[in-house]
Amino acid sequence: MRATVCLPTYNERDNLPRMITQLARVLREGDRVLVIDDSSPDGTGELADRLAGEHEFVDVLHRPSKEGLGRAYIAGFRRALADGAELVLEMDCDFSHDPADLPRLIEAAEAGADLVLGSRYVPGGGTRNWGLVRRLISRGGSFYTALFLHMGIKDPTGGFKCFRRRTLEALDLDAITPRGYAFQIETTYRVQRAGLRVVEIPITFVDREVGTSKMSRAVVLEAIWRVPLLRVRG
Ligand SMILES: Nc1nc2c(ncn2[C@@H]2O[C@H](COP(=O)(O)OP(=O)(O)OP(=O)(O)O)[C@@H](O)[C@H]2O)c(=O)[nH]1
Ligand SMILES: [Mg+2]
Repeated sequence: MRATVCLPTYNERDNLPRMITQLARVLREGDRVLVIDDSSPDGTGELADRLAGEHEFVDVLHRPSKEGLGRAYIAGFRRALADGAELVLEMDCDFSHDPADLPRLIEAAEAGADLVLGSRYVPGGGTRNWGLVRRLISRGGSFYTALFLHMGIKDPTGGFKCFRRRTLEALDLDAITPRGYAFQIETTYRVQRAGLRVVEIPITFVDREVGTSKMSRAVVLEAIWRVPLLRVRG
């Protein structure tokens, strides 16, 4: 099944070239990478264009301003579907998600899962180099989500995912409005609600070594009010 890896970037100049090199090693004939750049001030967008000129499998979607991960992904999903992708993946461009794990996500989707989640909290998964505060926020997010949504998902806030085409087609993408962690929770929640099958596979999440995190208090607060709302509104 032809896969497109959606790779959102904001000021990832120092990570992107190495990421493209590593993706080239694991992707198969016909698979593509779609860099979704929100006009990064550090020139990541121009760099992505250059890389697209060098590598046939790379496309770039330029967006005029930074609107958060959720908006960037929705735009990327639409482009990937329009281009005929049969599998659509989400992945960070900061090496927290290991490109070497991609084939396992793809394999699980090809084996029949409608949505595959790279999961830190199933046996075999974990985090590396994360401080206590980040670990607590992440664990707390999983706990909070379980409390309201009863999804049976160990790691609902993760952003290393593989959707089958039909899974994204079953969702009303325009209705998914969160920008941060809540985006990850809401997409998975809606997939389950559509009666589709979500599978978690273990990954090790490594804290970024290069560049700066875009995680903010606003992103956490958004998830705090949106998760209960999801339960109420469905
Ligand atoms: N296009 C786009 N990409 C974004 C935006 N915010 C973050 N990103 C990218 O999304 C990926 C994840 O963002 P990070 O900064 O690592 O944020 P995070 O993973 O939530 O936080 P950390 O766990 O601290 O790394 C990275 O590749 C970012 O460059 C955005 O508003 N637009
Ligand atoms: Mg990150």
